Amino acid sequence: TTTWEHEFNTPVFKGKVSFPTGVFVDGKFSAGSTGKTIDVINPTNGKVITKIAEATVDDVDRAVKSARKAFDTVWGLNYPGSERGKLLMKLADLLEENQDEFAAIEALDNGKTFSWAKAADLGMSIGTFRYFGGWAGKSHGKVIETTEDKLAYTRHEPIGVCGQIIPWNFPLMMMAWKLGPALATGNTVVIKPSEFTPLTALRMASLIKQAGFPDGVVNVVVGYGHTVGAAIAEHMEIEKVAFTGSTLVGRKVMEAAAKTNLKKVTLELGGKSPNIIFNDADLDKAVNWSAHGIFWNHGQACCAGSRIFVQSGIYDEFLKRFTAKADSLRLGDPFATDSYQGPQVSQIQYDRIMSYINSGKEEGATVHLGGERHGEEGYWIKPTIFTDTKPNMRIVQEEIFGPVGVVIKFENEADVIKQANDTVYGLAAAVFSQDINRAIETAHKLHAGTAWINCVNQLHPEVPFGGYKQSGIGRELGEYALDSYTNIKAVHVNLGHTI
Ligand code: TXE
Repeated sequence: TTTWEHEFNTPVFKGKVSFPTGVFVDGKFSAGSTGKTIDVINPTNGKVITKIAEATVDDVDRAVKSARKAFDTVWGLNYPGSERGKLLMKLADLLEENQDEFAAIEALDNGKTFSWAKAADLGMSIGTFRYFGGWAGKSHGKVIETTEDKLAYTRHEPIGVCGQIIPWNFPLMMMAWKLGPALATGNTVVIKPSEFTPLTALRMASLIKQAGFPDGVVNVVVGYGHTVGAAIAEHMEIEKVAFTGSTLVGRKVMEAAAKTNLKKVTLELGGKSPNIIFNDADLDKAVNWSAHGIFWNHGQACCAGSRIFVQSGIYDEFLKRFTAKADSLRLGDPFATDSYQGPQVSQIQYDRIMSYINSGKEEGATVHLGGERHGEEGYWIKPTIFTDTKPNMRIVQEEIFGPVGVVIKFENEADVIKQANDTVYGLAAAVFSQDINRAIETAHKLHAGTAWINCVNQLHPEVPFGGYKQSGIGRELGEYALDSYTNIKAVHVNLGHTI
């Protein structure tokens, strides 16, 4: 076991953080089977924060064995739902008690600002554990009326060992979205955080133990996608896999599941969400929300409103105010109280985004704002707005996952709905109008799993989230999330005397 120690001395958080890191299997931290390590990088300057153990395919095997044993002996059907709920509530309380520390670690590791990490990532994570803690013990089957000589009923049984693969944009929150419903319904878990942002997940491992979850119920294996991620997707004893990440890798996960044991698959993938602003919108509010839609979390949100459609009557005025708003967003130290935007998460993401910006320029779009790096070190990109785009340009069709929005003029409802739905994705959409009938009608016509009216990026533990089309399969959060972690068993009891 290695202990990571770090002294934070920032305006928003001061204090020493110290916790064990390593491959967390069966309630214990250890080195990975090869003894190799992964560098954890600070995205503000590209320097190494620490090194952590690299999990391997063999470690996944160990983790699955431990998860299986826990499922068969101390968890699953051996541990009542209401008791599982208590542990989830306890975990939420512990997370709440330590929320400043978690927000600081998240800001250091991911580059998001401390204040957003605390408000959004911590708020949602704590809320999600509480919400699913409330469901544990309340997800039950039904008695179904058939004939008088039969008793038929359903049971909601846990599936077994679940594999969960999560990304780096909301490291802790994605962990909460995955663990909450899986544990509430009685499954055990092997979870792989992103190799880019492993620190809050490792800190959580200690909290999970402290909350009193039996060893083996949650195993945390930080490793690379092509090794550990692939091993989870292919594993014959993992009966369900949940993945959040790129559509490209989501496809691989589903293929691996199909080729091995047909494990159940849920996917939460990319997006290119439309944000539609009608002439009759409250302009200032629409401007502020639209900026939040694309620039929040540095554009690294799967539901980012990256295609901003503005009706012709207000296009010029919107663009003027939106540009001023984007230009006013402060890029700076994630721990400074007045920073809105920090660096992108990694060199790879920085390069990806820059190559999209270049492709937009090459294909003839106009860089209306930004389009360049900020500062001398780290992975910072200025808020960027493109205009004069064409529907088939890469910056209009593909997920950029950075602070880059395209602003597109439209004439009427039919025209904008057609353009908005002209994408392989279908994660989210937003509509701004003060005519509630028009707003609702438009929201209903958009092919997206979430439609926001006069707001964007709103998430609640109670409300389901997930994609249409190539944005994914299944739903996270809300009561619907429980379905993905439950096997329904139908029991027929013969009460009659006939054979
Ligand atoms: O994602 P990956 P990357 C999108 C976004 C971004 C792009 C690339 O457009 O620019 O994806 O980011 C694990 N088998 N999103 O390359 O690779 C990986 O280790 C199993 C959208 O970082 O999909 C990590 O834990 N797992 C998104 C997780 O998959 C594999 C969030 C996600 O990483 C694997 C992140 C494999 N073969 C990126 N290869 C969203 N929907 O929010 C990698 N992984």
